[in-house]
Amino acid sequence: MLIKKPADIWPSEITPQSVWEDRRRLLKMATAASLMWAGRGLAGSRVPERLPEVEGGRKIEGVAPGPFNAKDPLTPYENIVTYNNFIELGPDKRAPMYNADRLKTRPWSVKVDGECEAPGSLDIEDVFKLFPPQERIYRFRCVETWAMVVPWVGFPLGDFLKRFKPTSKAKYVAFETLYDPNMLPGQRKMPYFFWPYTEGLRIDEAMHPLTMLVYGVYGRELPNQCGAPLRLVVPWKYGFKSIKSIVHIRFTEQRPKPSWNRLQPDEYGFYANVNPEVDHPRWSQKYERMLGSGLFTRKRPTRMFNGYEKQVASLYKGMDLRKNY
Ligand SMILES: Nc1nc2c(c(=O)[nH]1)N[C@H]1C(S)=C(S)[C@@H](COP(=O)(O)O)O[C@H]1N2
Ligand SMILES: [Mo]
Repeated sequence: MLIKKPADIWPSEITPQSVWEDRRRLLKMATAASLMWAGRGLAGSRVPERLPEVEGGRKIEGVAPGPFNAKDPLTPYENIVTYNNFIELGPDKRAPMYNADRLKTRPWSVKVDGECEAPGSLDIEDVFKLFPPQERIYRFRCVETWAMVVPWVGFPLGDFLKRFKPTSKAKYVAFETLYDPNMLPGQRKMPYFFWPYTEGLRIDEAMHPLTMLVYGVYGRELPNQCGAPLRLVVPWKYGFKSIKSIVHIRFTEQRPKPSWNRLQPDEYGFYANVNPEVDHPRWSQKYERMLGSGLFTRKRPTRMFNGYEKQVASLYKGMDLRKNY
C-alpha cells in the first residue's frame, strides 16, 4: 500500500481519492462492527436497520490548506468515523455511529454571550459562510490512550470569538453541547453526568492559532458521530476537551466547570494537556495507540503537548504542569 505524506495530498487529491467514496468498504466495516457489538444489550449497540451514517455530509467547497500540518500519515477515514467517543449517542465506540441519525443538525444555531460587547446568535449556515474553510492535519490524542491523525476542515476559534468583542473581563470561554434527550439519548440514560456536556478554555488557549472550530473531515461535512455540525478541536489537549455539537459559547470571568472535571477531577483535569509524565490514575500515559485500518493499532511514545510543545509551551510558563493537570 502506498502511504503518501500529508504534504503530497493537498485537498484536491485527498477529496477524490479518499475512502469515503468506497461505499462497499464502508459497508463491510459497518457490518463487521455491528456483528461485534450485537447482543451486548447496551444502549445503541443495536444492529442498525440501515447503513450507519459514515459517509459524511456535503462536500465542502473552497477548502484552503492551513498551517500547522502534522507530518504523520493520516488515519483512514473509516477509523475516524466508526470509532468515536460521544456519550450522548451511546456508551461504547460504535454506538455513536449507529445512533448518529437521531441527532438532527438543522436548523442549528450557536449562541455567544457573557463578557462581550456584541453577544448574538449565528445560524450554522452563516457560520460556514463567514469563516472560510481551511484543512489542517492535526494529531488527536484521547485520554484513554488511542490516537489518530485527522485532516479536519474548519477555521480558527479566535476568528470566530473576536466577532463578538470579548471584554477585558473575559478570562475564560465556556462551551456547551446541545441538550435534547430525544436526539441525544445518553442524556437520559446517564442521569449522573452533568448535562449538557460542558467544556472550558482559558481565553489565551481559546485565542491560540492552533485552536479550531471544526465542521468537516476529509473534505466533507462531519458525520454526526464526529460532532456535527460544529465542534472544538484543541490538538495539544486530551480529546475530551474537544467538545462536540456546540450550541452555546460564553465568555466568563470565572473558570467554567467542565462536566468531566466536575465528575472526576483527579482523572480529567481542567487543563488536560497531553503529558507522557503525568499518568492517569488508572493507567500510564507514556504510550499511545495509533488507530489504523480495521482493528489494528500501533503503539508509540506519547509526546509532550501531543507534539505541539513549540507552539503552546509558553502558555504555561511558570505553571507546575504536574499539579495543574
Ligand atoms: N458532547 C460531547 N463531546 C465530546 C465527547 C462526548 O462524549 N460528548 N467525547 C469527547 C472525547 S472523550 C473524545 S476523545 C473526543 C472524540 O472525538 P471523535 O469521536 O471525533 O474521535 O470527543 C470529545 N467530545
Ligand atoms: Mo477521550
